[in-house]
Amino acid sequence: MQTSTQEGLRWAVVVFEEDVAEGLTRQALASGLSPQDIMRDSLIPALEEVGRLYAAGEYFLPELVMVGNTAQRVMDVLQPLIDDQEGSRRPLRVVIGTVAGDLHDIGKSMVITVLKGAGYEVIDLGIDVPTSAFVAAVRDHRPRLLGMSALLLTTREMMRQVIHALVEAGLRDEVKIIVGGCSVSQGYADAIGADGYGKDAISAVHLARELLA
Ligand code: B1M
Repeated sequence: MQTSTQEGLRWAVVVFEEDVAEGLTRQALASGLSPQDIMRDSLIPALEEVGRLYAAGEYFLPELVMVGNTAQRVMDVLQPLIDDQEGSRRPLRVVIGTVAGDLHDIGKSMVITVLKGAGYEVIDLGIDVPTSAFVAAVRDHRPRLLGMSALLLTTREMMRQVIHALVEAGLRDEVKIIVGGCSVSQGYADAIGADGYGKDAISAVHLARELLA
């Protein structure tokens, strides 16, 4: 029963059946599964499958947006329960944004969905985020992790600028930094002094776990 609900939910996310996905999420919870079970066995595998379909040229942007909306509907049901569980345990805080000059946010939203599902508290600075706003967010919110996304070769340089500004502000050692987006690579992350590079949403969360262990 639980397995078929889990499989159904995976399918519903992949084919962006929002109402079905929300209903199956509630059903899975009612059958005794935890939010983490649902994330691990349904939502994350579904997003991985969608990543494969996109890479294979079977899914395009409209599909990605609809999958994103569906994943959000699932998270809207799970998130309050995850927040309750975290209770007194302070969740690890992550600040994330798309760098200045860059308006791409679909991939960043996927990263945020998976991070939240894994129990992180995420502060989303949005898109086109100026360097000064990243620095202010690290100073004010004291996150354990800062994530930056860039999809343009012209804007990825802002990541280097943010890291430099954090060094200048004496805040670089306060936070681990991960970068991602299709203009970025492991080599680039190393070159600008980031702590890690996330190829996709799932690896970003694995990386966050490793860095914050
Ligand atoms: Co733009 N765009 N775009 N675009 N766009 C690209 C990126 C481009 C590769 C297209 C191309 O030419 N083939 C190209 C960049 C070329 C380059 O610099 N090398 C490009 C360009 C040139 C532009 C404009 C300059 C076009 C123009 O106006 N002449 C312009 C720039 C606007 C700006 O930002 N200032 C522009 C505009 C746009 C739209 C607004 C129309 C739209 C964005 C809508 C939106 O985001 N709300 C758009 C889109 C949709 C794309 C493509 C088609 C798709 C991007 C996307 O959403 N991918 C893209 C081409 C492509 O990738 N095929 C393209 C799906 C998403 C799930 O993947 O974002 O890579 P991605 O995120 C992944 C990983 O990268 C990773 O995890 C995600 C999930 O797996 N990841 C992270 C992302 N961030 C991460 C952060 C992490 C860790 C992992 O840690 C913090």
